[in-house]
Amino acid sequence: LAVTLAMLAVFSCGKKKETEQVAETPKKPNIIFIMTDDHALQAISAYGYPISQLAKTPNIDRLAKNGALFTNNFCTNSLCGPSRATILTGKFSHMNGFRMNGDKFDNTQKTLPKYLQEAGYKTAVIGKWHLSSDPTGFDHWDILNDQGNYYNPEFITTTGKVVTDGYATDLITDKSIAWIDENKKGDKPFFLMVHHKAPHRNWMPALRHLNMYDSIQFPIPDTYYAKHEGQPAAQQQLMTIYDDMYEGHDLKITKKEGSPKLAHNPWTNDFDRMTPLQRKVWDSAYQAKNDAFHKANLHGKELAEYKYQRYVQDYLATIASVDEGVGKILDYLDANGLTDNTIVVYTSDQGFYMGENGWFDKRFMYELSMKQPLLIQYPEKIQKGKIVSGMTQNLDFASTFLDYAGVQIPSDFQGKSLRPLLENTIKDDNFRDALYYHYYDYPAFHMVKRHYGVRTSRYKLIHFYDDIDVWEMYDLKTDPEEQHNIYNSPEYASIQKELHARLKELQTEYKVTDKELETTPKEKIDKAYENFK
Ligand code: SGN
Ligand code: CA
Repeated sequence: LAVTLAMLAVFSCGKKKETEQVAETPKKPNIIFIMTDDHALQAISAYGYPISQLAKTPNIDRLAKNGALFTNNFCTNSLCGPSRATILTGKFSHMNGFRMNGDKFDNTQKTLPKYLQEAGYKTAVIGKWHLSSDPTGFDHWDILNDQGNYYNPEFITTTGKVVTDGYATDLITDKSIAWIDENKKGDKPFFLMVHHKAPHRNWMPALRHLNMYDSIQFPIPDTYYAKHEGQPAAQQQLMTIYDDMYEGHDLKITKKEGSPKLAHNPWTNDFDRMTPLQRKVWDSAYQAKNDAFHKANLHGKELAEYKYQRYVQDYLATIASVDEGVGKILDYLDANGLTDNTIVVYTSDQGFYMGENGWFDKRFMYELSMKQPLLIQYPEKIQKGKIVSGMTQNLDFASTFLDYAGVQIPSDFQGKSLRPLLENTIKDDNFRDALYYHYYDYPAFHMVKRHYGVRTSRYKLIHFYDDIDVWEMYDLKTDPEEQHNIYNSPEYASIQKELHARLKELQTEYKVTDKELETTPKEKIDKAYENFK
């Protein structure tokens, strides 16, 4: 439209020269998509949760100040690989074929970067990939091997594998800026996916951040000791901080006073790969608190709460380098005159628990796992400080980017462009009335049972299946922490009926068939419980 209007202006006044017409063709925006792994909303200060006020993220917050903060953005399946596959394809897991970690992404399918390449974009992905097959649709890719490591990680490119000295978050930031620097010239817009490993388990901060939160006592969530009555799937998970974290690997607790040897640490490679110098700095940073821990001889509740502090301190310290990296990218854009015409997105592959329900990890359709942070800045189109409360999903990202790139959204995409929300042409409440969710990865780490469900702005209905057949329902207004399962409560009977009907409609609309409800042999489940306990 802008071009047509510009041309009309030329014809009507008849004075402008040919060259000026060309100059008025709007340049397609660059897109920088920054995604972390397991970054909880509770740990981004722009969202205002108590923990984040003690460990601020000033650079990530810049995006909210200069652009939009989404307060109701969700994933479709709260796990790494599935979320990434959904972002690339604009489709639910059952349509893109990547339902759980360990699946292999069909890289012959048409994806967002391929559409953008066709529209004239240069494309790249740097950092965590975790989809098993090689990236396709990217002019450049430089990915972490599998989950990736914090220290001296191995990267894979088209020419092979290279172990690279340094700290993963810093390396990914620096490689990203170097790629932008090479590709900002010329007339092609660029699309860059910056995918951090941080703050994924086992939460290893950069050496410069090792003790940064040691003196802070973080507030313990009210639900830290939740009993989960009426929630059998929640009772049977293996993801509590006090029972399921490994003292060595996760909490960096040592075997005994005076020794740097770690307590239970099944994956020694995370630490063994450090250089002797890195390891020396690391060990000396943890020694004093570990020795104090052994002297204190904690048990029961005291031990459970001590573990919470250790977890949160390290988790937040890994975010410090992410926040610095975001700042470096934003500063680079400012210094090079790229800010106005670049869409910068910050998100995580899903939500995460920071002790709520006693948990770490994600997977559940419950709020803090299903909710995914989302901040978008694009000064040319998005007003500063905008809050978007409409219900959106990672499913919508691909459609949004294509919309901004001037590409027609393919009819098989299942999401919707967020542009009307960002540009105030629709009311938040009118964007979407209900979300569909489906989680499959069972039996697996943390033993969260398979489930699917619907979330509306006020209610949630979930069906746990496989070795269980349990419905749960929550009133998010009266019970935002989802502690009271109201399924079959007489006073909610009519709402329950409506939710069932809406769920069925969504399954039809999104083409979910009974094939998605397959169950697992009991022996396999029993074995997994033994393995992961
Ligand atoms: C690893 C973690 C799990 C985590 C999965 C999936 N264990 O297996 O705690 O749930 O990744 O995470 S670890 O000790 O090896 O880190 S995901 O983000 O990749 O889906
Ligand atoms: Ca993840």
